[in-house]
Amino acid sequence: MSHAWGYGAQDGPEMWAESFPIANGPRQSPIDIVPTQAQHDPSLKQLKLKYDPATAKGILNNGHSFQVDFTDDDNSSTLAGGPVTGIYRLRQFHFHWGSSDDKGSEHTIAGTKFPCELHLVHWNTKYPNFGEAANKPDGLAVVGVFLKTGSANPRLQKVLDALDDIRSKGRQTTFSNFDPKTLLPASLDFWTYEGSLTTPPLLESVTWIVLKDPISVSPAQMAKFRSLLFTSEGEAPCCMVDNFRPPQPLKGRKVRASFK
Ligand code: B30
Ligand code: ZN
Repeated sequence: MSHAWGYGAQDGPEMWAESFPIANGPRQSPIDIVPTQAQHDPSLKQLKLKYDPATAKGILNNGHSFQVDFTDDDNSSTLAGGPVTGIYRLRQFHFHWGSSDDKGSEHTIAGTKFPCELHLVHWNTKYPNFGEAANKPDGLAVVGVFLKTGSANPRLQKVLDALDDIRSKGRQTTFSNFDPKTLLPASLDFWTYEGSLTTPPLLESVTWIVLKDPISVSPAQMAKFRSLLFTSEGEAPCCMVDNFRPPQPLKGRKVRASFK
């Protein structure tokens, strides 16, 4: 589908409130996470992520990122525990990144930006489907994972190799037999807070679970992200970079930590 919004000067984050007034709402994402301001909450449960590689379905350039989609008609791939009650099903994962390594993540840690951020998007099975869940206060749970440049990450390679086939907006191809758990760091220590989608429609429906530890990505792998296009075939090519929203006001919200 096509979007009236983007990340440029004329249609970027500073303009979104004109069409989506919730952009100035009370629980917008991302935020700057200040570890010294977060409160350790011993009542937070261990995060339980159960993913079946057979539920991976396809990969799509949606014109603002690329996403790997999963079949979500049963509880084969789920998130439970952590800050949430009940079972949330994996719908898709996608990334946000910069034009250079000094920016690209949506969340920041005491002002520190990472070159890329992975989002694993899940919906609450107390609702009948993703669309119904997406506008409920407890409808979605997104796990955020930072990427930092260093050694090449072999676990990313299958995803990155698929990008050659979805260079332009609207392109998609099959993507099967992939376990997103392989993308996660060894520790599942996290911060959590109540927030929103970071793109229009910016719905205030997301329990954010941001992992403390980053995963690695090489400079050559980051270059592959940046070779995608915002544009469709036949349009003047425009590289997909800087597809992140900057941190939003905390407005009195509390950030909790699962760890000391
Ligand atoms: S995020 O994780 O907060 N960045 C959506 C899901 C997660 C995030 C942001 C948005 C989402 O589901 N948006 C609506 C569905 N999209 C599908 C898509 O991603 O292609 C349609 C749309 O926005 O209108 Cu573009
Ligand atoms: Zn995202």
